[in-house]
Amino acid sequence: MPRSDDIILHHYDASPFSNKVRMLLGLKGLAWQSVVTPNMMPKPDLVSLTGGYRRAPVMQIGADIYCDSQVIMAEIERRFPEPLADVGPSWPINLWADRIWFQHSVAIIFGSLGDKVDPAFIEDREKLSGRPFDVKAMAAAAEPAKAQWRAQAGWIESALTSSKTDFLCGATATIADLAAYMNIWFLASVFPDMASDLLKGFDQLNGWRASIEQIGQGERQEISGADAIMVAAEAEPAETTPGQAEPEAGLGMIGEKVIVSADDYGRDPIAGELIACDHQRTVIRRTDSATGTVTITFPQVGFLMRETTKGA
Ligand SMILES: N[C@@H](CCC(=O)N[C@@H](CS)C(=O)NCC(=O)O)C(=O)O
Repeated sequence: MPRSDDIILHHYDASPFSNKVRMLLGLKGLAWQSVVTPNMMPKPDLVSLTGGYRRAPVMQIGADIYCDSQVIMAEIERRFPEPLADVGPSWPINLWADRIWFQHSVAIIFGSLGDKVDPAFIEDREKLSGRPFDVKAMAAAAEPAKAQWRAQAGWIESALTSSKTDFLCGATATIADLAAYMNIWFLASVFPDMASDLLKGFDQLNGWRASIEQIGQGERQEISGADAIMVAAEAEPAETTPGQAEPEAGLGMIGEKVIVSADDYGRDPIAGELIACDHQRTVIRRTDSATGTVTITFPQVGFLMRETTKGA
């Protein structure tokens, strides 16, 4: 049975955002517990821990839950600062790689898979995004997306060339490197030859890629979703208790009932009591019959919060 201070990652192998976090665990040389979730709904164990958040990855430590790779990586960095991974413009690079470059990776992969995409997956992703998952449109967009994708890979090449460093923010790998690498890993995991073609001639990048691939994923041990729920039920939340953190002006009132949701896709509302809020994170507390009381932490960037009394 895992302990209440073990890192539990709810994820699945093919998930690029999860892979980014697995690599940070590798960079830090950490041991962690793995709960493999389905890659589409239903995910009953996960949503009982998160109050409705369904995306991968989610990190759990005891009764503290962290949603979204951005805040998961920040929390890993806070708890395990060695070796330092939050260096230079790591967070803006992470957001660019997650949102802009990633959309081109998606267009290339699903456009190239075309008819091979499972209809159940298409239906799930339409619900996730609230938009048609139009494989034909993606197929038409796949070729132009390749040029977009290679141009962005070219930024890594030029950054490494001009800085004359082995990694994007200096001599060692940081969150910026793992974030940028996520798109290369994702494309190469489905179409390895295409990824190599699109990276042709980028000698600095290809050397950087080879170094990153040495990092590994730490020490992984499998547990079940039921085990993870048991850990939460038996633990007390360690995250900020009410009144310990003052919210930034306009960001919300401690003790209010609030709803938090992602601002891009998978906008399922997560309801709870606001217990902490600053310019980087929002922490709510909620109680579920299976998990007991847990805290759930979201990054400020990429999530919206509203008081439930203020409509909808
Ligand atoms: N901004 C989120 C994005 C996470 C995300 O989109 N994850 C994908 C898998 S890589 C997902 O959850 N897709 C829907 C699903 O798997 O149910 C993060 O950084 O964690």
